[in-house]
This record gives sequence, C-alpha cells and structure tokens, in this order.
Amino acid sequence: MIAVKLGGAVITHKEHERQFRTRVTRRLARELTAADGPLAIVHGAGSFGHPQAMQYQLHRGWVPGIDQREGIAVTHAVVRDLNLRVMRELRAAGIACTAVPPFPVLNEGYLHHLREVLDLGLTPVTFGDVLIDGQPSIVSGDYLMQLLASRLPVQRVIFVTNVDGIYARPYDPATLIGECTPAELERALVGDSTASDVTAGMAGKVKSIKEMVYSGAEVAVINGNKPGRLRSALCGTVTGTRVVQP
Ligand code: IP8
Repeated sequence: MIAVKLGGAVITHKEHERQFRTRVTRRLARELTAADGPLAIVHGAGSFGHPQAMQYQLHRGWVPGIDQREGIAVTHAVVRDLNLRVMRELRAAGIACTAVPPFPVLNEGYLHHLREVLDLGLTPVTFGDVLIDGQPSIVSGDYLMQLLASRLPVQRVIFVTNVDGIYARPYDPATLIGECTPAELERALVGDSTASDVTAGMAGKVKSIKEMVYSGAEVAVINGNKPGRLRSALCGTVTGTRVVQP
C-alpha cells in the first residue's frame, strides 16, 4: 500500500484563514488516480485548523483562562470542513474514498476503522485534527502517517509539500537532497515551519520520516505545486527527496 500525505500548505492558503486551494487539490486528486494499488490518504490542516488550534492553545492541554471547549468545537468543525472539500475533489476524480477522522480519541478503534475501509477496497482519508483524550491535544497528519506506516502494510510513503524536497540547509533549494538515509536527515531540518504551525512544520515531518523508514517504508518528499510530480512518484520516479534504508 502507498500512504500519501497532502500537506496543509499545498491544499490551503496557509497565510489566509480557511482558504482552500481548490484547483491544486483537484489536480492532485487526478494525479492520485495513477496509483495502481491500494492507497491511504492523509491530509494536513493548513489554515483550516492551525490558526484556531493556536488561538485556543489546544496543543498545550487544558490552559486556564481560555474557552478551550469553544476552541475544540471550532477547530474540529473547520478541519471537517476542509476534509469535506478534499473528499469532494477525490470523489470527483473517481477515487472511492471515505473519511476516517482520528477524533475524538486515537485508539485501536481508529486503526480498526482504517483496516475495515481498506478491506472493502475503499481509500481511507484521514487528517490532522483535535483530540479530546482527557485533555485537548492536536494530532498532526505527519504523526498519523507514522502510525499508518507502523501499523498497516505500507511499503511506500509520499509527502506532498510546498517545497521541492528536503534541503540540507534550511530555505536553500540549492541544497536539495536527492536521496538520503535517516541518519543524514538529522542534519536536514528545513523549510516551511512557521509560528502558525502548532505541529512543528518540516521539523516534525523529518522526525516522522525517520521513524517510517525505520519501520521499513521508503519515503518520498515532493513538491505538490509542480504538476505531474505526484503522478510520477506514484509510478516510482521521484523528483524530490527519497529517504531509504542505509
Ligand atoms: O497540518 C494539524 O495537522 P497538520 C491539525 O498535519 C490541526 O500538522 C487541527 C492543527
């Protein structure tokens, strides 16, 4: 199975709250049809989730003096709104998919639902969300990718981001790494991490990627703003970064 994460910075305008990039998502949905085996899709939250989670400090557990119950309701509503928009584009492209939200609690039931959907021959679509397991928290799509790679038969992982791959030096496209091992990733903290991101941006992604390669999957990081790159990565030709076993 191939697990694909559609990054929040690609499917939304990160600088404009709750603005969906319809045309980009539509194109990516069409490119996803190039997969010739089972797929699991994860998407990030972008500006549908990060600003709200930050406003209500949902990544910090219970914080006194903030109406976090309202924050939980608002944040979950906006990520669901984004998910519906993504699902609409996937279905329009001909992908038979159903949503599997991690909300409210990330447990074995969640993994069971993912397996059930896959067993029916459907594509599960899951996403970064707020959780309410005793206290509020945020689960990132990157962490969900890591979970999928460790608990489901995932052979390949593709991160669709808004940069060309992983850079050896932050923000420096000239230092794009074509292929590397998890150990080399230690030195490769990069790119798009901003104060509006409650789940650590590229730094969090690099951590998840290392874990996934250690779980046995091969990982690709590609630029989803460049037409055709997702399609080619699905067919085995990665223009971007490949992270492989040493
Ligand atoms: O965009 C974050 O998921 P990510 C989810 O994959 C929320 O980091 C609600 C901020």
